[in-house]
Amino acid sequence: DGTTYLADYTPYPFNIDKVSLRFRLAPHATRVQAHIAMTPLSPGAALRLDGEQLRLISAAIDGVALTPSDYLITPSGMTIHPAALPEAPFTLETEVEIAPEGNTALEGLYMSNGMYCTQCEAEGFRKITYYPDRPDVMAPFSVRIEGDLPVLLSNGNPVASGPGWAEWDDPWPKPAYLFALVAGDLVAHSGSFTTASGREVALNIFVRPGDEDRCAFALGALQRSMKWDEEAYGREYDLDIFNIVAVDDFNMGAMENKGLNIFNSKLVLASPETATDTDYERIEAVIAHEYFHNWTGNRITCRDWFQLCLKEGLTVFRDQSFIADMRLGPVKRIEDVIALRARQFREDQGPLAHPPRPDHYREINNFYTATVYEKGAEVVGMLRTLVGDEGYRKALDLYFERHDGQACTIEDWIKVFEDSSGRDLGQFKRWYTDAGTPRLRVTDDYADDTYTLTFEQHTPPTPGQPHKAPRHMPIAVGLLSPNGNEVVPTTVLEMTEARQSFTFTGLSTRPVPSILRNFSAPAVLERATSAAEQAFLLAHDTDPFNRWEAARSLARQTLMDMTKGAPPAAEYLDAIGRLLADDTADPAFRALILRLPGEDEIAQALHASGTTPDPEAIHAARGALMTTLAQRHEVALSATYESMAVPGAYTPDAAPAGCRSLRLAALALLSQIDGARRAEALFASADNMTESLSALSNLITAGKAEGALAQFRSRWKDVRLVMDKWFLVQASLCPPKTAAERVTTLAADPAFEWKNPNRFRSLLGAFSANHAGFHRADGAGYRFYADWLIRLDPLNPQTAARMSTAFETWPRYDKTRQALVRTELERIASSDGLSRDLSEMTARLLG
Ligand code: HT7
Ligand code: ZN
Repeated sequence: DGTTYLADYTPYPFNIDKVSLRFRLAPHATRVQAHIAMTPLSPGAALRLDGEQLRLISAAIDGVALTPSDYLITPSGMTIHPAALPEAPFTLETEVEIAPEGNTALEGLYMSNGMYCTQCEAEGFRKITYYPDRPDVMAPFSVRIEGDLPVLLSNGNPVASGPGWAEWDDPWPKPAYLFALVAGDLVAHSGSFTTASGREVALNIFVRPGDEDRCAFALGALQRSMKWDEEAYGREYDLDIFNIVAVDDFNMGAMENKGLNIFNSKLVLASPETATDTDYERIEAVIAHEYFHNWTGNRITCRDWFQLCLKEGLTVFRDQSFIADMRLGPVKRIEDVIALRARQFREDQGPLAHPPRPDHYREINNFYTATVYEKGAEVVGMLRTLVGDEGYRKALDLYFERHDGQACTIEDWIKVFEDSSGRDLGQFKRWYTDAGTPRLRVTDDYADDTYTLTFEQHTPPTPGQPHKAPRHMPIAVGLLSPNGNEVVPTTVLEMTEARQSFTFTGLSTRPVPSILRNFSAPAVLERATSAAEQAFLLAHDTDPFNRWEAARSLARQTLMDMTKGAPPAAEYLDAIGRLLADDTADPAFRALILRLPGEDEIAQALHASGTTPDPEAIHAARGALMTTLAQRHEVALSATYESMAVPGAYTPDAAPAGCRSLRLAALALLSQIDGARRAEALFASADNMTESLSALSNLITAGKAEGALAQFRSRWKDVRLVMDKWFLVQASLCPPKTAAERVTTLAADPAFEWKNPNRFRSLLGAFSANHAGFHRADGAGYRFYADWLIRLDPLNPQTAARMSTAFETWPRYDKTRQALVRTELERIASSDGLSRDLSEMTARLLG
């Protein structure tokens, strides 16, 4: 049925010794010649090559042309019969023709604004030439590009070039998914980096002419990443040149091709006027992420795509650690956990739940998920917690030493930790193989100066995994005395049983526990606590994460109660007052506390507690709590808004960004009660996109944005990335009752270039985040969304499939909404010519 199973893995029966490619570029008829030197490893094996949408011109072995009886061509590849193959090493030569101009799927070789570029992960290389397109086949590549364009780039080091041609050589064996080619009319923003051993590396960021003045931040981020990887992991860069290219049409964020990273332009281009603080932080993280892949992904790659989290989980963990070091560590951790809960916990609770290492798939592109990436990173973080910082560095040193140049598995990874620490991690491995978020129920007892914490873990069933064995879970705990002093500092408890107790002796009073400090395991903590105890932890906990967590739990519970008609909890309102007055707390941290949980998070919490979420009631409760907070703390909020104004020229550094974040969190509350007066003034005066966009957002929420939206549009109509924001804020923040009509109007706007993935996401993705608008009771939101998925799928199945995850929460809602979503999913599933990508997703969503 087209399903690939982990259990079916077999090694490739040929070694690829060397690949030489020649490209003669033309939009509708690019010719690709491949010389592939191979050694048979298993006598008598047929030579199976992947290949899709290729027109074969010729094929020869050791210079002798093959005849059609020597091979079989199907829509998925070419098989050369064993009888046509020598037993000794040989060279296969092929020539194919491809049409990059018509490639709207943005996989393989395609065109974006007249520029040629490639995207080969996961299985795009097979759309370029016949080849064993699997990550465990690694080979050195050299490439010759011929084309009438000023910049011609490929992987590795430049060898030679002249007008209309260039040659590149990549000495490091790599899988085909890391191949890249770029050709276009581009300009470079350049710099350099001197490695720890004194080698000079040329750095270039290639962009379209006119964009070169928005590259300085990305270049600095790259230099900081290179330095950090040397210091934190002992990893040096290994080529003479590192190129980054920004592309407008791109399915995801960026791609770590060896020596030639290709980026979505939104993750490269930044200036104070066009990018927000969040954009800057994201750019720094993604530049780092792709650079870090050079060792965790490229030098050591994955044996097969089931092992994807081996490179992605580890590399996300590395980029998170990097940003934590560059900025405020605790604030970064809180941001990461907010994102984890919003995307990964949500995924784990629905029909798309899967383990970080799945064991089957139909379309691997559908497994670039929050579970593989973000939960994969949490699992690496737990390993570090279990073996300690030094043990972690020892394990990573061994990983690089033992596996450099190899294509590895999760088993190899775990073995490295076992061998370097002497620990048995057999049970820990369940984090990789089991889906679902464990629930951790906690009870406590105090008697005779002894405090006992009892934990019970249980992981709900997920598709294909009805029963789960207990996991090995690091639970970081601290204890506070009732006067607020810490009596037991952070201690890591290792839970391995379904139910397990831990005791603390010598305590003269009953302590208040602070559990799962720094979110030491990705679990849902279930503990009956009072609002007073949460307020106590918010005031006294020494663990910043759990201080924030206490505030978040209070806010979440308050909002859940408000959806059922309760008034806001006094403890929460008072705690926010104390926080606003606390100048010792970092502004970025205070901003995180001031921002309420989103509507989807409230829906997730209601569902987990056994209540069917009502989107309108959630929207109303959240608005009402914002108004109450603003009324109650108007003076303090107003003072915060004024005092957090950052004087002088904009910089994206963590400290001023933190002040802006707090200031804008205060503004969001004040705008509920001041008729958006401050937002209007800020919109008129802002000299940076962070404030301008935030002001515009508040004006939209207040229903006073028509003039500002027109002004914003006329100023930014020619800057694509900013126009994406114009669509995004409207789709995500317009009033839910009329959101479906609003996005329908926006979709008809001539500026809605829907074939561009960024623009599509900025309207459709943002609309799905307008919780009450998307889930409108009459199903208009679902219908609009499904219409567009059906329209996008034939052109760009990868993006259509990825965006279908908007429907993954449908089992949470009432029967009427469930039926409406089901109708739309069935309509999508029965569309003519549905892609494999979207058909797998609808089948899984329907369950
Ligand atoms: N390794 C890359 C994942 C990826 C991708 C990137 C861009 C376009 C399509 C893609 N398919 C898979 C990105 C990363 O995780 O670093
Ligand atoms: Zn990655």
